[in-house]
Amino acid sequence: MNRFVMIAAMLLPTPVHGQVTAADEAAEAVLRQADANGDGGLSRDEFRDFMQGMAGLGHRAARLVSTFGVYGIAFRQIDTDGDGWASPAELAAARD
Ligand SMILES: [Ca+2]
Ligand SMILES: [Ca+2]
Repeated sequence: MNRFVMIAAMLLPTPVHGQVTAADEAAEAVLRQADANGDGGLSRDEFRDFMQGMAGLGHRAARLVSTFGVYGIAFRQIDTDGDGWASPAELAAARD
C-alpha cells in the first residue's frame, strides 16, 4: 500500500455526513482515554492507544495505521513541530 495515500486518507474529514458531531464526540472520548497523563496532548505511546481506540470505532485510516503498525509515520504527520508530542493544537489542525 502507498503510505502517502494512507496518510492523506487519514487527514481527510469524516465522510459520514450528518454524523459529524457524534463522530467528534466519540473521537473526543477516545482521545481523553488515550491521554493517560491528562496533559491534553499525546505522546507517541498515547498516540498508539489513540489510533487503536479509533480503529475500534471503525475509523478507516486508524484501522490501516493499526493493521500496518505505522504509528510512527502517522504520528509525524500530526506532530508538525517534531517535538515528539502531539499538542492539542496539532491534533486540532490534523482534524480540520
Ligand atoms: Ca498526554
Ligand atoms: Ca508537537
